[in-house]
Amino acid sequence: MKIVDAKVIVTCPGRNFVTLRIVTDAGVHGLGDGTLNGREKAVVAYLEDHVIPCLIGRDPQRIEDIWQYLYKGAYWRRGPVTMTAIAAVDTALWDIKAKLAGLPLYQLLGGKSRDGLMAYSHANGRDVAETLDAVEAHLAVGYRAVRVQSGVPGLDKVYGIAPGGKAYEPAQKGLPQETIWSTEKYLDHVPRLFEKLRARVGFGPHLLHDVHHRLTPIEAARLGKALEPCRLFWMEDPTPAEDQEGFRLIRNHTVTPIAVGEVFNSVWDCKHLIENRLIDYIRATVVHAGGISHLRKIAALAELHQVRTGCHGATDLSPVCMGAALHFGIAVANFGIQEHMPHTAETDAVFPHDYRFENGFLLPGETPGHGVEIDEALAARYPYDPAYLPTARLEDGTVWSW
Ligand code: KDG
Ligand code: MG
Repeated sequence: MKIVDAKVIVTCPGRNFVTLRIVTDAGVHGLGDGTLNGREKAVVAYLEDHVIPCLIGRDPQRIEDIWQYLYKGAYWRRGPVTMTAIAAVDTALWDIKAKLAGLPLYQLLGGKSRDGLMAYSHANGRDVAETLDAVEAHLAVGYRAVRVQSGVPGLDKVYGIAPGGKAYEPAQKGLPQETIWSTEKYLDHVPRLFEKLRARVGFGPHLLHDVHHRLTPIEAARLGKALEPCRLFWMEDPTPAEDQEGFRLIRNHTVTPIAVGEVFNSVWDCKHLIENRLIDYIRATVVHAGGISHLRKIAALAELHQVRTGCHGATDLSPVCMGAALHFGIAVANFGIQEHMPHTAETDAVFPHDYRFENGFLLPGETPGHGVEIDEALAARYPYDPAYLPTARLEDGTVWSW
């Protein structure tokens, strides 16, 4: 069997997505997500100029061999652009293999280890009152776990909060916006928010919070300690993860569980944190961490150290990534939780899929493959529209981590 064609489809049904479609001479095709938020065109060029010419004529069934060829053969290993491009190929090849077998992908990954994937949603509000209401609304539709972000008094724009009560979308049209950050104001606000939240909803629902790389290790230690009475499911990205030893300092001070890794792209990013038991959940997911093949290796290392998965699932990960992540998550031994930020109706129409949300759980479907397709005619009606994540500065003008 041979790969006879491969094509990159860029579409913007409300936000930009990059999708790779690989076609075989057996009449079967596969899809892979290659979306890298704000750097989409870099992955498109990597795929079109450097990867696709090498794929034509190869046997699509040799998934591991093609993965190794693309990883080792480039000489320049790792990095978000390379690993997202490899992930797009790998996901499409697993889709093809499962379609050839006539099985949903999870069957090829060992079958179901659970009945459904506990999902967490995003509740946010401009102030405490709005945030508490948003959490209750998410619990009312069945979520058992909710990530909570709130506006901070004295700060104009805050990560995770949409202006005017709209659904939150991280990337904004046009060039990157600048936002102002104050650690002091944030640290004063967040523990009080969660105290009020627990007083309102009790200790039944799981509550999560994303610090989004903003704190130094000692500040993150202080936050984790302050939040202990509120028993969070996790505190995410408490400090930039390049400083991996910084997590030891946080760990030495608090038992609030830690989740890290949505920006990681290989097992080498995860190794030190996992082996040294500095985190509890690993957030790497299919599209940015080398596809199903590589994510399985990350999860296997994590399993040895009782670290569980918590795959990234924001709107910039296309339904193709979500479909693949759900097949992975239902099969992997050490699944923890799956992020769920529903896509717009336009996106769902461009990417017909058979996964669904039911009673707090996400469920992959039974269609052979990963169960997500693309309507190319509809996709062509939404051309690429540049959009970027914001940037952050301290109140004195210093560039900070967003
Ligand atoms: O592209 C970046 C977003 O996906 C990210 O800001 C969202 O932190 C995020 C999350 O936890 O979903
Ligand atoms: Mg995050």
